[in-house]
Amino acid sequence: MYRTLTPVAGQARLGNHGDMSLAGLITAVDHVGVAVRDLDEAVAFYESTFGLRKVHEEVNEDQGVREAMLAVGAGETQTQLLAPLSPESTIARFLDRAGPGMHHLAYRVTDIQAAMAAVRDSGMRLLYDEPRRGTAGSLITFIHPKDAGGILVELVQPAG
Ligand code: KFV
Ligand code: CO
Repeated sequence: MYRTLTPVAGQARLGNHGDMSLAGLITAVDHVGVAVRDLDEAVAFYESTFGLRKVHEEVNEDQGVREAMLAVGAGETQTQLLAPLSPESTIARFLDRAGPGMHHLAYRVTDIQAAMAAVRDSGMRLLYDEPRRGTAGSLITFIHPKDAGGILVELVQPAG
């Protein structure tokens, strides 16, 4: 088996032991966020086309969205459909600019405060200083797309 003992690899392996690496804190792709104009239409499309199953729906005023979570397979990873609540919503701006489509990639983390410290240490910009409330009582923040390879990256610590 290939093994490397470079300092970078060594640092990554220490991710759970107090250094500032994201390694070990990200455990899964939690969901992929998709911007849509009409939530009910989009849910029907994803259910009938891909066989996904709606498992949750809520309005998040803070984020300016009405959203639905659809289980993919057993539901370890989900597709999140996001419709704007108002023309000022970030999703409305995205739809105006790019039309419906993939909006963000959400990584599940075990400890959002530790993950935020690691992001700060890496020099990437966090959009919020403190975690905000996400789907179903989760805690979320975002990394600016310009610092994350052109993708808006969400970090999510599930409730409980
Ligand atoms: N993906 C990739 N690039 C993006 C992007 C995106 N989603 N949104 C904006 N950009 C690019 C944009 O094309 C532009 O590039 C640059 O980033 C600055 O955009 O080369 P360019 O043209 O300069 P802005 O600042 O003009 O765009 P704006 O829409 O005003 O703000 C972007 C951003 C990322 C700061 C804003 O969307 C934001 O604050 N997002 C975080 C909140 C969010 O997206 N909420 C909706 C999801 S809520 C959710 O997922 C929940 C509740 N949950 O639990 O999972
Ligand atoms: Co999301």
